[in-house]
Amino acid sequence: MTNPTFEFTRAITRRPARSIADGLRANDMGNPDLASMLAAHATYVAALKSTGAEVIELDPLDDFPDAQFVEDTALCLPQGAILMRPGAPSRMGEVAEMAPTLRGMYTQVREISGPGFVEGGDILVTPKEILVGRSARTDAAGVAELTQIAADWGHAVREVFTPEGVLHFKTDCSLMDGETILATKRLASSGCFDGYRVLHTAEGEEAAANAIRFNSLVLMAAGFPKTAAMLDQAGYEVVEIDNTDCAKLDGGMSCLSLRF
Ligand code: CIR
Repeated sequence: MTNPTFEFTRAITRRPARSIADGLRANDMGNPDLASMLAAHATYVAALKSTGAEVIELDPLDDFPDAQFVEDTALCLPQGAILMRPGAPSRMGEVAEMAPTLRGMYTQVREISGPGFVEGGDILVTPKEILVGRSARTDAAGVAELTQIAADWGHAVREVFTPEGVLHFKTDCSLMDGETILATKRLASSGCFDGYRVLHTAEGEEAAANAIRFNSLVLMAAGFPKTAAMLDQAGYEVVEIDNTDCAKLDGGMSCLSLRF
């Protein structure tokens, strides 16, 4: 029996473009370096493939400097894919670029048609529900439209709230297995994970929360030794990936792939 929330046969990624210096960011920490971002991206893709999954690697899109963060363009569920409607105007066109790939893989592709907005980074799928965090990118109307589509496929959506000043809901949390969520204390203290087993990122290591469980592995950003050791002790096989350059664009492990 596989668990479709963390056991996957495929992933879609997109290589970073030459235009990455134009990518969105909340605070300017300097421009990312393309060569080192490409190197980290290749390590990320290799880790996904090492679990036996097929990785569809899409070409860079110079017109969309944030397009390597493919997660925000769609939600992939066992029954079909849902095309998102990003709240960041500069990212809206990324969805049409992703659509043909998903239409080639799924018989059922639905879309958030608006007027609301949802970005994939605000969606955490667990075995019992889909948590969608309202944020500066995901609004009430977007959550309502997503709730209807997901309900057609038998999924319950629960609206939650991304902490103020945090880009996406999953900036601060990730699924580790069917019952366990890795989360920052600032997010978990809202009570949104009551009923789950919650592992907290270490103090000062909040940026480690955007990890992914992908088959046997947990991919997490390198440089957060206390959180990595805690996950290791909890029995997870942790792979640390350099996230220095993506972090300059507020990106992390989950953003870099669509998994299904
Ligand atoms: C943005 O601001 O949209 C990008 N620079 C980062 C997107 C990260 N995506 C994600 O957390 N799912």
